[in-house]
Amino acid sequence: MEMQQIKFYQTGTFTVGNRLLDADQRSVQANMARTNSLNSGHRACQGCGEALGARYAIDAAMRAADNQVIACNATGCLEVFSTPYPETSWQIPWIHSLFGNAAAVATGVAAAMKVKGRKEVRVIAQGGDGGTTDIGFGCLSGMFERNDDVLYICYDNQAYMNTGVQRSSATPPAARTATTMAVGAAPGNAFGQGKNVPEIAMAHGIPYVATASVAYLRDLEEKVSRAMTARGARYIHILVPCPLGWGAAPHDTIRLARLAVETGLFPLFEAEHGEVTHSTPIRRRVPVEEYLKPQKRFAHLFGKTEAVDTIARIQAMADRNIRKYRLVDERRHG
Ligand SMILES: Cc1ncc(C[n+]2csc(CCOP(=O)(O)OP(=O)(O)O)c2C)c(N)n1
Ligand code: SF4
Repeated sequence: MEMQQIKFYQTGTFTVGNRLLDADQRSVQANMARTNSLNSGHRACQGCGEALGARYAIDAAMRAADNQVIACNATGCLEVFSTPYPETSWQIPWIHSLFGNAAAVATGVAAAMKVKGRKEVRVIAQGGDGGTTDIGFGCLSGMFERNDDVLYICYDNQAYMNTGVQRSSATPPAARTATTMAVGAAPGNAFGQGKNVPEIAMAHGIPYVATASVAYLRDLEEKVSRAMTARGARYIHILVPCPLGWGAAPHDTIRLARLAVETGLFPLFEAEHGEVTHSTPIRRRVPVEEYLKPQKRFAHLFGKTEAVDTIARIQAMADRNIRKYRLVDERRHG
C-alpha cells in the first residue's frame, strides 16, 4: 500500500488528525466507546444541524456522566424525526414531554433520582428555540430560579421548523418565515423583537451558561463536558442551521454555522454565575452579507436593489456583539 504523509495541520481535526492526539484529547467521534446516543435511522432532513448538534451534545454528556444520562425532549423536529412511533433512534433513556414543559419534566426526573439516591444519574432537557424561548420559557425560568440540577440544551434553528417554519422569538430580524413574509415596506421579521435567552439565563445567576455551534464540534463537546461537571441549573444554546427553513443547501450547514460565528452574529462564550468567563475570538472576520446571501430566507435583501439599510442594521448587530464579547483583537483587524 502506498504510504500517505499525514500533514501536521490535520492534528485535532475530525478525520485522521484525531488519531494523532492523546486518547484523552480525542473528540467523542474518534472514540470507539462512543455511545451513538442518537443512532442511525432517524428521519431528519439531509444536512440537519439539529441532528448533528444533538448527536454530539448527548454523546459528550454520556461520556462525561459515565453513560448515566436521562433526556427529556420537548416537542419539535428533534423529537419528531427521532421517534416516529413505534420506532426510536435514541440509545438512552429518553422521555417526550409536551412542547412547553421539557424543563419542568426534567426537574421532576431529577427530583425522582435524588429521592432514589441515584446522584450519578444526570438529567438533560432539550428542545428547539420555539420550545425554549417561547412556549417553554416559563418552565425554563423556573428551573433556573430554583437552580434545579438539570442541563437544558436549546437547539436554535431560529424558527418553528417542525410545523412549517413559523417565526419564534429567536428568529433574526429581516428573516423570511411563513409568518414573517418578505412583503411590505419592511419585509421579513421585525427588528428589535425576540429575546436573547443565553443572556436571560445569565441574569438568573445559574452556575453555567454557554453558546456553541455545530461548526465547532470540539468546542461544543468541551462545553457539554464542562456543564456536566457542575451541579445545579445549566444552559447551553447551540446554533443549528436548518437547510429547509433557512433555504440553504444541505452541504452548507457547517459553512453557515461557521459564518454566523465569523460575522459576530452568533458569539461563542461561556459564563459562570452571571459573569462571562470566556469568549472565542474570531479568527477571520467576515461581513454579514457572506452569511446572509446563501440563505433564501434573506433573498429579498439582495433583489434588484440591495436593501443596504437593512444589511447595515444587521451588520451593526454583529459589530455590537464583537464589541460586547471582545471577539476581535482590534489591533490585528484594524
Ligand atoms: C401546546 C402546543 N402548541 C403547538 C404545538 C405544535 N407544535 C409542535 S412542534 C412545534 C414547533 C417546534 O418548534 P421549535 O421548538 O423551534 O423546534 P424545531 O421544530 O424548530 O426544532 C409546534 C408549534 C404543540 N405540539 N403543542
Ligand atoms: S426541518 Fe430543519 S430542523 Fe427539522 S429535520 Fe429538517 S433540517 Fe432538521
